[in-house]
Amino acid sequence: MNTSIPSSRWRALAAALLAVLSVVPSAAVAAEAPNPAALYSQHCAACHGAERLGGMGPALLPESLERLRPQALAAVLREGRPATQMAGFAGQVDAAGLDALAAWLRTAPAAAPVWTSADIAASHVVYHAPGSLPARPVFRADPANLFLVVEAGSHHVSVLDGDRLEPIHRFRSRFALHGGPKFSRDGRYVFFASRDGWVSKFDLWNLTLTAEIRVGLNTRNVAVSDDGKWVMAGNTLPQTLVLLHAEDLAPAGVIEARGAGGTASRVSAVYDAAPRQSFIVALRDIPEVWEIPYGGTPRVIALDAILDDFFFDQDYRHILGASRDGHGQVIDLDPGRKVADLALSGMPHLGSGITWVRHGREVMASPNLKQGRISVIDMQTWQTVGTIDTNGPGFFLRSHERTPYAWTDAMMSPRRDTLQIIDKQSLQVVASVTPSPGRTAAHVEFTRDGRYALVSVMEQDGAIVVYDAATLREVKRMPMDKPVGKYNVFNKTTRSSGTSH
Ligand code: DHE
Repeated sequence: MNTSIPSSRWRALAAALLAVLSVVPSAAVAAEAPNPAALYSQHCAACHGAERLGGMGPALLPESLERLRPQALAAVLREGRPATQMAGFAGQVDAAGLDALAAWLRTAPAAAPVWTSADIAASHVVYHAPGSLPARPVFRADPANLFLVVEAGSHHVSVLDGDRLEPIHRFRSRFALHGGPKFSRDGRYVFFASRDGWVSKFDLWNLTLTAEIRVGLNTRNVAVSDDGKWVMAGNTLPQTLVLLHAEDLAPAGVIEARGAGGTASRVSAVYDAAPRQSFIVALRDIPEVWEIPYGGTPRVIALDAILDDFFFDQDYRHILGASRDGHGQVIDLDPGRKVADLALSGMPHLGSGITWVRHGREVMASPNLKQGRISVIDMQTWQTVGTIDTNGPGFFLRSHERTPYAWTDAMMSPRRDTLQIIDKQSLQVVASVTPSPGRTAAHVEFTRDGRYALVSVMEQDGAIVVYDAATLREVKRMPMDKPVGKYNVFNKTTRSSGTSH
């Protein structure tokens, strides 16, 4: 039998084979190419919301993930988050799928996410109506010497008795609190903001949450009016300020953050200027600062540069601000104009500045995010009167009226495990402490009498380490889950010059 195939058939067969070969692999690739949107709907939407705005889990928008490094996001998708509902998906989604999902989560949704006044109102929950809880503490500790410790590891807050230096309570917070919690003047209530937009009101005397509301999708911080009536939140998504009634967090109004030319701006932060009975709003994308009298309409102060970081003097008359290029200026809020330039270098973290009296004159100092150097500025002449060389760039600087020292960290440097202690008169580094070698130590807050300094070992199995503020000896340590900031009721409500307000 002749098995030979005519050449014309060979050609036809070869063409058919080529066609199959060229179709099969591309069909296989198409089938295998990960579809991150589908993966999201299948695995993530139930907890994080169909629109990625959050639900039982946090929002998964690019803004919400800004602070998570690529490896950290990959690890969470792969392995989950311990002690939370977030499971790892390594067993269900292959590596290419997880990579595609991670990249997709960093991409803005096709339709810009919205969070309207109706959404804000619908999220409002009142757990305890105003006036329904006893007006006395349910514990014996001095309510003015309590500390709140924000534990970022598993999103909890611990309440410490500042006399016995022991925890008396611990509760779950919203995901990723940021910025200092703000106290009512009597120290009974404290207000928290989460990066995800939740504002929570906690009754410290009854150790319970009383109300919550979601004011936005990405929030910077909250401020509480000195008269106890208002809470104002600043958002980056949407670009708004949200005014709330402090008594139950009921919404009272939304102000769009728009500049004179109509340009929208993210809010950098909102501050309570108690001596002025107003809120001050720092804006991230336009050269303006707003002053909003309690219950009033905004007054716009035009600047010659966008200010990124802010420090207020004790009577809230002046703002010391730094622009993105590190240029510093002093704004007098009364006339609403620049009154001096500041000689700054590196990137001073003015928001973490403190003041004290040195040789009879008020001075201000703040850590520097780019340099191991602290500049000390005279608050009358605005001149730099000293510089202090430190171990490296740091984030926080803290002191107390009753201690001769200021404590700074170097958490942005290889020496992040060590705090340096500065003599406030000589401006010399006189000592240092290393609570846990190799582990980040930062953010100090003093007991109300200034006797003890509490330091965070900001790690997953970290601790609050208590030092005698005079002898600098360690007194005790309390294990905590990545404690970030800690806040003493007395120091905050009396607006101590050694800490933030
Ligand atoms: Fe903060 C306060 C801005 C990153 C921990 N931080 C503030 C405030 C502002 C601010 C404007 C004052 C608001 C207030 O207290 O009401 N922080 C910023 C940033 O712009 C920055 C650099 C980047 C960002 O994405 O927000 C930033 N901050 C961080 C961190 O990485 C820190 C160390 C860890 C974290 O939780 O994110 C951090 N910020 C803090 C803390 C305070 C704070 C602990 C309150 C300090 C205090 O003692 O009052």
